[in-house]
Amino acid sequence: MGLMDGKKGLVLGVVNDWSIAWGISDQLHKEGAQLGFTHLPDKDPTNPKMAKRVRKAVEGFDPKLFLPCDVQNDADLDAAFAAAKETFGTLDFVVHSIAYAPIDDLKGHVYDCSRDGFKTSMDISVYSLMAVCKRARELMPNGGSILTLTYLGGERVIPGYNVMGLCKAALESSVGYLAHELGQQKIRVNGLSAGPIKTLSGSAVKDFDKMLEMYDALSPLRRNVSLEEVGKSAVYLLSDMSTGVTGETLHVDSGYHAMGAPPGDAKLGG
Ligand code: 0WD
Repeated sequence: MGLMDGKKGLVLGVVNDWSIAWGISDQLHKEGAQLGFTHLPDKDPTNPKMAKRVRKAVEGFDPKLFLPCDVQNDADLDAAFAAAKETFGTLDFVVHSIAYAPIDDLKGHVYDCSRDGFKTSMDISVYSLMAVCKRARELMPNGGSILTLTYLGGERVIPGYNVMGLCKAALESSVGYLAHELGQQKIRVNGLSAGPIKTLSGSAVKDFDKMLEMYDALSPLRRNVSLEEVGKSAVYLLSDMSTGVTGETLHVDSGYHAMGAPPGDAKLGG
């Protein structure tokens, strides 16, 4: 008996087997969930590198659905949820594990962020959750659970996280509003705030290795979290183990978020 037996869901945001969405899918699959996947469309359809890469990454999860979906494109989103309806009938959960900021805007100062870069970052990293909820609710007549991924840089200043911190603040705010709006339909909306994990997107963040060192040195557990740990906590939020939880941001970060000053054994400036 798995925690997700009989449950059907859509996962947005697998790129490879380092992706947080992959770690979540791995645990969902082990718990018996039926999964569908969307991936970022290839720029050149005659050379479908991304489709091949993602398909290889998820083939072990017995995907019931696999299709491209650029979350900046309403027609793509409509097509993905129409395909989910055709394949699954109804959905029990959706995993939204997507974020993007143009590299120059991400690496530069917040005050230097371009207007277009800001719009793109907010569109892909925040608006997409709203757009997903709009479509998912129509496929969740019996309720469901929607999960997005966030980071502490939305609550506190994390040097290097820059414009993505602004996006995560807006994303976490939207989790509350969406939870409020969808609660009467028994649809829960939560965020999982993961500690740093080396992924393709993670490596775009300036000083990412320093962030990993900080968690080893300063968090209550004095270590970083694993993809497996993030995946297992996601299963909690997506399963009936958490039916009373919505509008929540769950930190899976070795307790780092709770600290207000470095512990006595921390080696600073070394
Ligand atoms: O340390 C980390 N890696 C953390 C990540 C700590 C805490 C939170 N997160 C969050 C990220 O901000 C993001 O919301 O987790 C989520 C997933 O991130 P990830 O697993 O670290 O990154 P990755 O494996 O790269 O997946 C994110 C994917 C994109 O990756 P690339 O590398 O191609 O930018 O989001 C997808 C894309 O596949 N994506 C899109 N999907 C559809 N339409 C779009 C788009 N327009 N843009 C990006």
